[in-house]
Amino acid sequence: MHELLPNFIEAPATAPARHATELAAGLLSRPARVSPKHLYDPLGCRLFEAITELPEYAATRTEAAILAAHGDHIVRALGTGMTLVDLGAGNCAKAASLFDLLRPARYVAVDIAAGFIRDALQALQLRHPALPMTGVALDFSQELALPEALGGGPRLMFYPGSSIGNFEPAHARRFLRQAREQCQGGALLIGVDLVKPLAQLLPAYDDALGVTAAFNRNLLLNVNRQLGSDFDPADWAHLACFDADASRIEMHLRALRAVRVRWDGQQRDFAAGDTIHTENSYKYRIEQFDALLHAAGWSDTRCWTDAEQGFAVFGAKA
Ligand code: AVJ
Repeated sequence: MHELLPNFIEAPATAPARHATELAAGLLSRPARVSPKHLYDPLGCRLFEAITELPEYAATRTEAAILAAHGDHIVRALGTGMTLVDLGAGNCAKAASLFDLLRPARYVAVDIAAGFIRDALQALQLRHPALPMTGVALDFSQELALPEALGGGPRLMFYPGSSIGNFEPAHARRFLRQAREQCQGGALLIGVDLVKPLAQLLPAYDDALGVTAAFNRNLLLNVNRQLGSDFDPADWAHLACFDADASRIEMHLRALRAVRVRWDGQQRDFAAGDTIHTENSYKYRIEQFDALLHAAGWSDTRCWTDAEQGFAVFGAKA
């Protein structure tokens, strides 16, 4: 019997020891910081899905509307039949909604959340039995190094949702360059959140229901699990602000009282008001991001946006 199980590659670089060393170093630095990748444990993935449904968080909806409205132009610009490499696939829903349009030869879902994509991919394979699928559990926050065993042919590198906004611009350029080097002569389709008035930007990261606050504070529970630390989320408040010079939203956790955190023979004392920096979310202007794509070696760039120019989808060729 033919079993519809997508094959799965667990990249060795996701080793827990490396996470622990990196986490400890971040917690001991001043001010303390934790990489936003630690927001995405199973509960964090679900909280992020909830964020995308908030009235204040328009990015995901706007991106979907742009992709739906300009699908014809996008295929004409990029072509069909490539391997669709979904970077940060999550629940795989965005990429799956493009299968009809892009008619990929193969689907590769890449995400740091191994269990999450394993489940999503198995469900998706049943709905698309003829499309070869591969799951790759990979932390590409430092380096994009796709495993060798993904097969030949041009790849469409798909990086939606403005996840590129988590990288410092110089790091974003390096990442985009690595994506180009690994696309085997293919193309790029990427979503980017644009600069907009503060009155829209801030509530998207500090919503009335407190879902983003829960998403941010849940990082501490994940850190406890990874590091064996004893954070109590009740000691920490969610903080979101916009740094206009850097053009980025920042998320922090702020200690509500003096807190001592211990792990593995180490400790860090926080005074009331001390912060842990958990995320940057850069907002771009269209010309700025276009220039970044060219600086990373991409050409034939195209951009599709919504009427308010709140979000942009860029296409480019290798
Ligand atoms: C998934 C990185 C694009 O920056 O908007 C949402 C994550 N953080 N709310 C973003 C996030 C707080 C999101 N990205």
